[in-house]
Amino acid sequence: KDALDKVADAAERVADKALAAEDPEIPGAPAAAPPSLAEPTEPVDPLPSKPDQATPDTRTPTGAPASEDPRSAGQQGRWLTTSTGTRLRDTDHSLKAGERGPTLLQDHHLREKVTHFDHERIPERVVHARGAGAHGYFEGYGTAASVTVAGLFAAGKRTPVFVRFSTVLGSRGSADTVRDTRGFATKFYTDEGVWDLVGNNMPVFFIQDGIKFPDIIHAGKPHPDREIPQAQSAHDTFWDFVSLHTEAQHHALWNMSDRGIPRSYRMMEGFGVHTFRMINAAGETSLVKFHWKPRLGIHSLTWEEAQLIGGLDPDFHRRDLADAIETGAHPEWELGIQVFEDTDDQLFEGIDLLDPTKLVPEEFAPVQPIGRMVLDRNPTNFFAETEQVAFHVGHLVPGIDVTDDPLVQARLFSYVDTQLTRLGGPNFNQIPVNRTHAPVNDMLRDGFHQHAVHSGVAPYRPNSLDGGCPFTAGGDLSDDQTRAFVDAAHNVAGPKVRTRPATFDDHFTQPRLFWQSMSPVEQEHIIRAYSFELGKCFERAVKERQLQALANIDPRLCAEVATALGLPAPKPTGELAVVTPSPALSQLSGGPWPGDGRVVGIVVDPDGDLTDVSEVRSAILAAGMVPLVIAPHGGTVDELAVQRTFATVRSVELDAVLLAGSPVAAPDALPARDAKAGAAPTSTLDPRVVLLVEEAYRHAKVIGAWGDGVRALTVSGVPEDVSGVVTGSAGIGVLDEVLALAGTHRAWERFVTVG
Ligand code: HDE
Repeated sequence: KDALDKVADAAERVADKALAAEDPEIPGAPAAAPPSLAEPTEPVDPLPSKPDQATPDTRTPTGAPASEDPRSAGQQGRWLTTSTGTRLRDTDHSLKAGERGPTLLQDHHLREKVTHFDHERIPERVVHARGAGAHGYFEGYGTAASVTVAGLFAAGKRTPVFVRFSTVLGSRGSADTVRDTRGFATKFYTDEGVWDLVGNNMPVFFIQDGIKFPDIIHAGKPHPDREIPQAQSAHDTFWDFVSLHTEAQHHALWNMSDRGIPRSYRMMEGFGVHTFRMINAAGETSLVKFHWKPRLGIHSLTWEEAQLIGGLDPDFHRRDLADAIETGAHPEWELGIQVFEDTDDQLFEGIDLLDPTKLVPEEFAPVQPIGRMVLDRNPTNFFAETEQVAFHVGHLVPGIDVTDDPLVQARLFSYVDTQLTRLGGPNFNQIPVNRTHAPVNDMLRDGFHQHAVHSGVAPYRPNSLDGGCPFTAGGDLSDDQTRAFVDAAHNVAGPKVRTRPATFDDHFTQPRLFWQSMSPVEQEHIIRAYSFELGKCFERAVKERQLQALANIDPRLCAEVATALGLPAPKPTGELAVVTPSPALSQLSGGPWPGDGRVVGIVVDPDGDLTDVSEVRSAILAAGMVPLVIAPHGGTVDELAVQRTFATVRSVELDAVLLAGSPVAAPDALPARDAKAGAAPTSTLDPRVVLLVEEAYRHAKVIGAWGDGVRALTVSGVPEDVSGVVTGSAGIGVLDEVLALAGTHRAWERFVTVG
């Protein structure tokens, strides 16, 4: 009986709710949707693509351009269909036995919809899971002909590219601005096949032999028990490994430098890391190292900025790249090569060119420009393009070959292997973003997700049934009509051994070279980075061992970090190498740099003088930068559109700050902590503006102020007569100076004095 009563009660409650829903007088009844939110009933034109998003490249699996593929267009055309094109009259209600009855197994539409959804995710990349991509083109200078026959380097020749930038350690949804190496992978769709240059933003790697890759990655990834920390190296297992495995010290030092926290993907150098081998028309070989040099210079965040942005805008780098391309500030790099004679020992000035933990200073082997790359189009669909792009160091074209570097040798295996799991089978090169633009005539057949409908009966060689086709091409590299890929005929000999050559033994000279090439500010940042990372470790033995490695790099570096950790500084275990610094390794060398796509915040006071603001905004746009008007509230201020409010802005998203007024605090607009209960509005500066100015000052950003804006500086405690702070009476005059100073990225002198 109890059970029956409970059912009756429940039924009554449901009936009451239903009544409430019908009668708007009854509290809890849902209000009718306002008319403007009503669903459209007639088709309207789809939203236009953004200017930089052309239709995705649709090519057939054999590489020939396809006519329009209707499946590539989303949410266009009138009728909703199943995946097999049957029109649907309802996609909001499942097929049930009675209005409130159970769902029927018969509901094929429900099952198709939900099953497809259930399988929308693919495994993320085991490394480099977090990334952002863009399309563009590469243009050759014609200067590489003496070393390589590769056609893409011919003068004026344009080759389409797709680039993916990434972090290494974090998961797909991790923050962009973590301290880590950045991937810089470029797919060139050349006439002679796809060439992938799968590099990083640092020229050296943690390990000398690919067999150690699982070890370094297991050490860097989150701890296996709690799966923390996410996307960072500041933990015991990472430092345990690199302190035991001292060949990792050079790369670890690069990570601790400002290179580990780039300001933007657009402002990073790229490196092929390994030495490659090029072959010219006469069949002569040279050894080369690839360098990408950004037109905007190499710039970084400060560690505090990187940490704040990780919370405030985890997509900072992804957004920056897409915004820059969309607004026409197209990122650009010059590709250069260092060229070395292909000697029997493959050494250069005592540096083993097969050792990927070593770089060759540019002062010894200049980087010779061979072309430039421009990124001018955002992907149309992240999954289809950026997620499914599959790079491989073995995607090579005639004239470019690999060397015996034991790291690249292992990579040649790994990149195809990983796609089998990640992309679900061996036909990943048929996915649109991976398709070559050269004609394909392979004899690879069948397999999961085969998109080609191959004709013919004889996919084997030799055959007579398909006329003997296809034939192999000629090995005459000078004939660009018939040439094929040629493996460089390089002599190898020796017993089968599992050993390391003596030329790979020195692990400390090059880290010392890097350290000594840094400016004082960069050295200071490195000291703080080690202090932070090792400060996050718990095991004393790990910290002590890493301090020993630092002592072998530089005693001052070691002493400063040891002080921060509260541990004694050990002595070097041997003689310290005498090195000649390489100024090219410092990010502060060169400049001033163009400011394309840099973000300039303009703080305005709605009750103050706004005369110059419009003009200043236009001048910032004209300089190729992005002005953001920052006001206490959204909407407009005196017809100026407001892009950020004091609640949504934080200094870290700005490259420079302009103060056009001194907006006072409105207590009701402040968080409870900052507002004094019942206090009348005061004439003090809004504390969020104070925070903005203080932070921008601490991060050595250029700050400009005019008119009443100068008061905002003073109230925030910023002196007027220091480097990188500009004041004046007119907005444009101040802006001109600010833009000129912003070309050096930061007012570097301020770091030393601020400490
Ligand atoms: Fe990678 N690496 N890697 N790597 N790597 C991958 O390939 C691997 C190495 C690099 O945006 C994976 O498709 C091994 C050096 C970039 O899609 C995987 C070894 C350098 C990307 C893989 C290395 C790189 C990857 C994961 C040591 C700089 C991202 C998913 C032998 C020169 C590419 C994938 C993208 C991605 C293996 C070492 C750069 C598992 C085994 C050195 C930029 O195949």
